[in-house]
Amino acid sequence: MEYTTDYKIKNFTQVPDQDSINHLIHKALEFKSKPFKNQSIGKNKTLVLLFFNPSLRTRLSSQKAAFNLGMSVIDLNATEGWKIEYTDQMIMNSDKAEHIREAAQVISQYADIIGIRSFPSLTDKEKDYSDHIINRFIEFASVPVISLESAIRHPLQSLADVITINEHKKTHRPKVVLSWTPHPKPLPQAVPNSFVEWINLSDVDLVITHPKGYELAPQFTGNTPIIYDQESAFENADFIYAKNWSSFSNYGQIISPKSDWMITQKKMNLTNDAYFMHCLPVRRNVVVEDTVLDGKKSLVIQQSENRIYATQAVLHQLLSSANSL
Ligand code: SN0
Repeated sequence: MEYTTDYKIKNFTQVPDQDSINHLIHKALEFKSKPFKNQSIGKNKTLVLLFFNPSLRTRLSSQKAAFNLGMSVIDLNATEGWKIEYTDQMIMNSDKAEHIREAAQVISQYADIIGIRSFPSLTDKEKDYSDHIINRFIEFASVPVISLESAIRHPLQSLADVITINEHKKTHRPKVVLSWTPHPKPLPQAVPNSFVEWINLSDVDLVITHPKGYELAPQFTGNTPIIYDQESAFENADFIYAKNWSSFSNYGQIISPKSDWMITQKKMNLTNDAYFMHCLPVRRNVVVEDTVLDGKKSLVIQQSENRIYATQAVLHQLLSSANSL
């Protein structure tokens, strides 16, 4: 979270500090038990959602969270509008009709909060990891911006995941394993990057397991233990968080398909009767076997429910910060 000088929240694009995480979890759980307890704060306020990529959960849970707070929502599938130029001093004679400088200011006239989803190119590592699209929106918008998954982070997903782990943990410090899984398409590193960023500030033991060559960006993993043998990583795990991502070092590539890294019931049997987690959408019988996904330890639907309350807590925080500025 980014703060103004007097510690009011300005934008929500990455993990805040530990106190703020605890505060958000607490707030989200309050909203979960009483979703409509604060319906006046969003009166006459508008949330504008811009999706440059597909979305089901993020789109609907953000709308639901806003409605619960009495806000109105404008949801724009931004894949169909003008293409935006993000670079300065360009001669704009290509396919991009609109510059970010006007676009962000214009949208700010219609919105009290702007949410943006924009996936990485997976071709230009430096540009993707500068998170330039969301950062340029922040630069020129005059209202708070929230990330609905940027090139390198998905903070609303991670907040929901941390809430879900808190609700289901049976020990004070559970073992959480983030496991790479196979996938037919090269996918962003945003979900695992954020997951590591948030979990490392939580009371859990995190282990990452993936085939060699799929190391995440060191700025996210820090000193987190990496185990290249999936089965030994699973031993004593309380939560298995499955996700595919493309290679960071061989940027955006599927370096080897590794179909034997699928999560199976046999592998889950090596754990401490662990819960199975995934952010969805998930490719059945590629990422995870039906038996695990449909089994009683699967938390994927609970995670998607918590997306509402995670977002509601963040929107509430932004609205209260704006009111007290
Ligand atoms: C996205 C990702 O970042 O991995 C969004 C996850 C919340 N996932 C996909 O794009 C999956 C697409 C597919 O074809 O399975």
